[in-house]
Amino acid sequence: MPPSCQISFSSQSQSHACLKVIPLMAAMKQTATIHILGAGSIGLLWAAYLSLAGRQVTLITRDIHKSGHRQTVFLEKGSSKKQVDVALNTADKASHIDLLLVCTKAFDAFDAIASCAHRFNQETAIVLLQNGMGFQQTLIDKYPSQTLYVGISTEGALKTGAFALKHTGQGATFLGLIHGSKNNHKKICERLSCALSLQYQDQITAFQWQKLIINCVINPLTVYFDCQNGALADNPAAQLMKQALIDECRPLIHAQGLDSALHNIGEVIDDVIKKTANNSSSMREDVQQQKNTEIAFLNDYIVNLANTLGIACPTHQFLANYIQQREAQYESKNQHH
Ligand code: NAD
Ligand code: KPL
Repeated sequence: MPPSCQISFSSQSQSHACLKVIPLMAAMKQTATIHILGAGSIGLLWAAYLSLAGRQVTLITRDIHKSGHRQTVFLEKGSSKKQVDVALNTADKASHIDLLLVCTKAFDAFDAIASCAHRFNQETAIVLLQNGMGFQQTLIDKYPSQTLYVGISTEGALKTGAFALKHTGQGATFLGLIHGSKNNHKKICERLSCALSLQYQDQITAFQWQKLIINCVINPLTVYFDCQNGALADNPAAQLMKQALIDECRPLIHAQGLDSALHNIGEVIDDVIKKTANNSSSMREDVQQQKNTEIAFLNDYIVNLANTLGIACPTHQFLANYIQQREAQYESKNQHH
């Protein structure tokens, strides 16, 4: 376990990768198809950059009408605009999948993976790019013979059309094995290497926890105070709640021997708030658009884990309840319409 871990975020306008890219065998011809499950912001981001790097990419979408077609993905970053051609597929097809990047929201990951599991064999590697925790263990239990990786990502992407996206924040992705054999990790990193920064991490759990705490602080607080990320810095009540959320996590993280995830965590969060100051967090966007949030895999995950250990996390509980109530309000309103 490293003495500390640090996830770096960069501002939306920054144009350089904040972490060194794994030295890639760029010259190596990568012919096998990389399947990307979910054509949302992150799915389109990886599809576009991997295609630009010469990889064969197939996007698995829910849209059966487009299945079997090729599609132009429109990628915008600052003033640069690119168009990339990718193949489309639906989950029900028979062709084998050997590398699957799962780019759905956390609450959709289980069903989405199940829908294409008939295309796996023992060699299939699955990379989970979701925020949050909890669903990974369910997937390990369901697919014990697959190799499972997680990607902890600080990239910022925003879908602007069915196959169009803006790369709003250049970040990095930390890849780590959570189940199965490590034998192929170099090959997986090579296949995923493109202009998006990727770094393999042996001790990924500490990174997962650090990102979890960042999201458990910024996401629900931006909903509660209805503000952009940057406004949390100037709000004394938000700062007090931030500290309480961090302190409540400490015994939980300590119990797992993952103290490195807590190293300078207050400063790390302040830095993310500063660098993503003009962002509206994904949870605030979800609530504003009356969509499902990922709260079950963020503060609610912390609360459930704390309960099993007999630890109290009242601020996480309060925010989890608050977000769930907001969801319930619009869900019941939408059901009546
Ligand atoms: P999104 O809602 O834009 O995309 C998810 C996509 O998955 C949608 O297009 C949805 O239709 C599709 N999907 C769901 N179930 C499916 C199924 N069964 N078959 C095929 N497609 C299916 O979400 P996003 O912003 O791309 O985020 C994805 C994950 O990445 C989330 O966990 C998020 O927290 C995380 N993340 C996002 C960003 C970002 O900048 N957008 C950054 C870091 C991490
Ligand atoms: O990951 C994010 C999110 O919005 O989900 C943060 C880091 C809070 C940036 O907005």
